[in-house]
Amino acid sequence: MQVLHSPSHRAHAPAFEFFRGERVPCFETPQRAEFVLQAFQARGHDIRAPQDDSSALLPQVHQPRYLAFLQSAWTQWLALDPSNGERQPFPSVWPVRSLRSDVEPDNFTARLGLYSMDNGSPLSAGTWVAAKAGADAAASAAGVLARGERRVFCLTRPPGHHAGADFMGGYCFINNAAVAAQALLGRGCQRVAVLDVDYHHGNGTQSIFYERADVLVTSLHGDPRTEYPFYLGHADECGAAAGLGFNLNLPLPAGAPVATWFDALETACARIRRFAPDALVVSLGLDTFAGDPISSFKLQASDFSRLGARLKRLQCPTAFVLEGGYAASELGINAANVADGFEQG
Ligand code: Q9C
Ligand code: ZN
Repeated sequence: MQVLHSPSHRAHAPAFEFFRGERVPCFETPQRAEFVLQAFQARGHDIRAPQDDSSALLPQVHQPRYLAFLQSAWTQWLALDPSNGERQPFPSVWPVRSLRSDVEPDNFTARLGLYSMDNGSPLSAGTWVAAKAGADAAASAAGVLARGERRVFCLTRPPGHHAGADFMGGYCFINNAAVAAQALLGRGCQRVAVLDVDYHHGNGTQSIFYERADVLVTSLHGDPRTEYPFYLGHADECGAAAGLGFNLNLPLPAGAPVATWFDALETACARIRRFAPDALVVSLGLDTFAGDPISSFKLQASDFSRLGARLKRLQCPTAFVLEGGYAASELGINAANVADGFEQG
């Protein structure tokens, strides 16, 4: 299938994150995408550069002041102290509950906290360039489907589904799946379904479309009572206002067996079928893999082929968007198995 990929992803390469109180090497690395690219090349897929610019779509998904901050964040960080080029900024204060988020502080770290849900989304010099290239791939995917292709794969990083309208989080900066869905609506689709199969609930995607009936958001994920992102993703979140009934969460206990996961996939597929979408966006996290270092589902490489084959049976033009998955050396096989399962299924 057509695989949209830009080498610009490499520009996002922070050195470390915090894990259990320690500085550790980042889990979300450039190497992840390189492994996926190698696997797609080895299996003869059609790797192409994104053709469309997402600039006009981004303000339809994200708040303009958040985009302005993200685009200039590294420059602002360097302006504080030229030696900051050797350091990474992290937020340390957040406008929770009674605090105000309408006034943008002048202080850089305070602004970083305003636009972050956690301290787990490290920035680097090229974060904007990489994230923008990912959004361009998502926008381009809509174009590929609009021109009549039945499937397309966005081989992008950093991931996107934790990023909300005005915040980064969980290694995510721009919500690529939301950009793809919005781009599809702009290219004549009346209804778009999102299926998020990343281990972690896609809180950003859910919140962006929560009050809308034109985008159905469905998600299978680790129960937020124990799993990141903790504060969203429960089964009783069904959408609101015009969007009531157009959000479906299927949280599963950490350690859930593979059969339970595929049963939940059937439930999501039944809801998608009833919605009768014009296109499907799959937030394809591969951190459901048994060997993932930060997640606790048990899918094997062959289960990703089964996933691809099942999604083909929805008979819907489908854009896959890469999200998480941190067993880097197995990521390529698992991603290509989804793609090949879809093509052959
Ligand atoms: N600070 C995605 O899979 N943090 N994001 C892990 C280390 C949360 C995962 C703990 C994991 C976010 C796109
Ligand atoms: Zn994840």
